[in-house]
Amino acid sequence: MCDPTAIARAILDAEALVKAIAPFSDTEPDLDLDTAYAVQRIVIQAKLDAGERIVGAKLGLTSRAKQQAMGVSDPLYGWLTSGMVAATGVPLDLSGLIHPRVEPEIAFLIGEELRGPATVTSVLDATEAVFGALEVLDSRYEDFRFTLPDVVADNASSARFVLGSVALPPAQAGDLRLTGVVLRRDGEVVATAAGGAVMGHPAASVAWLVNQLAERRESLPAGSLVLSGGLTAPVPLGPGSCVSAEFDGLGSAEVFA
Ligand code: OOG
Ligand code: MG
Repeated sequence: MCDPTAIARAILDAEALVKAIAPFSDTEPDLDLDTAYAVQRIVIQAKLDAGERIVGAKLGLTSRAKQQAMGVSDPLYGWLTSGMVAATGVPLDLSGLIHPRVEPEIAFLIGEELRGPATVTSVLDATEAVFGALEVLDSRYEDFRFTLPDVVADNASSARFVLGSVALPPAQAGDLRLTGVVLRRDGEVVATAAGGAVMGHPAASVAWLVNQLAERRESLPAGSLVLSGGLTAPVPLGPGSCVSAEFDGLGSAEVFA
């Protein structure tokens, strides 16, 4: 079934039914990246047709920690929609999620439209504010088992996200390569990292996105919020658990269920 519409429908049904499916690569080993991004666009369009808005973009598999955890060694991008914004300070509703996992990220609020070719410097110049963030992933595939085209088609496992308590212009945020993060589950430290874990500099990941979009003659609009990619391996979020991340200079973020 290398028909992008049929693949998109299966992914949307898995999300709606809260029931994981086998990765398409099991039966369609030839599914290529271009087709996978075409599927992703159909999935996003269905969300827009249902009344959601695009609020930004996300990068995935931009750190070695994430690449090793998922067994996929190339980055990818996806889109964040209004339905993914999780409320802070209240328990996350797990009922619509299959097997959520949480990971700490550095987020960028882009103040001016970004066109390729982009660099760390041009991204920082166009950035209005940076935040600490937690992304809640939920692969629509069984056991988070996927190839790069599978996970591209599934909009990079996007599900929910929360921003941390502090927003700073990049000039006041210090050297983001050195921004430390401590990830805790139920109070216990489960991972630590620094911003440089993502492509040497988290803004390099945003630049990579902008350069990918440029190949399609697209730009990243002003007002986009961009999650630059998990800094550590993700941790599962079950009922009664709490995952928090403290970011040096950027406050903390928390999700609990
Ligand atoms: C794919 C999404 C990756 C990240 O930050 O690395 C991602 C996954 O791990 O399920 O969001
Ligand atoms: Mg992520």
